[in-house]
Amino acid sequence: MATIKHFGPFTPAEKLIEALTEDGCVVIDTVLPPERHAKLKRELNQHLDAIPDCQGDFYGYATKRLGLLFNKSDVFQEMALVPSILAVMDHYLLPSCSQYQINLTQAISIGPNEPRQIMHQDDPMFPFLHPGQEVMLNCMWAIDDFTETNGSTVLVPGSHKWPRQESLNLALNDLPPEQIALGTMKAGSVLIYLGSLFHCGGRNETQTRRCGAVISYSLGWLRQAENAYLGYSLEDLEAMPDKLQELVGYFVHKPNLGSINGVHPLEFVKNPAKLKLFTEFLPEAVKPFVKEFRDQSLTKNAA
Ligand SMILES: O=C(O)CCC(=O)C(=O)O
Ligand SMILES: [Fe+2]
Repeated sequence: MATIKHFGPFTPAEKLIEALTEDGCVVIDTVLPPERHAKLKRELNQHLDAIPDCQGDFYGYATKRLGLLFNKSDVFQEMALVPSILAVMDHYLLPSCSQYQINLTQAISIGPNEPRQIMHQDDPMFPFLHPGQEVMLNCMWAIDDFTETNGSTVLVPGSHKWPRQESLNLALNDLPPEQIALGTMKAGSVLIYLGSLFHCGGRNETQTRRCGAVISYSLGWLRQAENAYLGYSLEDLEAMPDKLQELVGYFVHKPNLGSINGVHPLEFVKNPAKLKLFTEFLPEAVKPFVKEFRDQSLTKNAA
């Protein structure tokens, strides 16, 4: 079997990036302190216990999925903001956007006897070819231990370097064992994998569930997989740290994308009735050129 590199919780981002660039995936062990993990599990289970299994050949029939995790537990909010994970996102996403965002949050609880999912990449949800540019990355947090037999994520290290091809190629489900790795890890650990990496949920051969929670990040000018504007109330939003309010979608991608009537969306949503100036949101690098042109135009007109 292929292997995935594991690092400790205080590993500098550069090391994680090195492993991700080489393999397309990496595990950071036991990031969540035990008491935060216990709180998260308790709060998440209240919701998971109340929902039925999914119905879908991709999502599974013995698997529960639950989104909008940031209003289920404040621990999810902390998980989304881990500094070394954000530094990894800075590295892969900031070269191609002024700000990145949360693409989705999803708890995935794979039940007994769920077969292996079809091998796939996650980024074809953005249907354009983008060789060499990652558009999204996933963080799969282990809520339960991910073991050899309970449905740990199956990954194909190095497959992010393959030429872009049909994402759902049935032949990829029969790769030789030496090309396949299992994302085994202890509860509270996180597996990071690139959106271009082939992977799938594993077969759960045990009699207990395997719960993981995905927090994924994408370029800030793409549509988000999870519609956070409809999903989170203003109250939910105000319970999030400022940085997370932006990450869930309340930001302006410069220039001007996502503003509303010339206003920043956070300002708009928190005080919609107030009359506000129609302002512009320009990249810092662009501002001097626009100003210089305007100053010249004014001078010419005055002459
Ligand atoms: O549950 C897992 O380990 C992975 C699931 C997955 O890749 C997906 O649903 O897109
Ligand atoms: Fe996936």
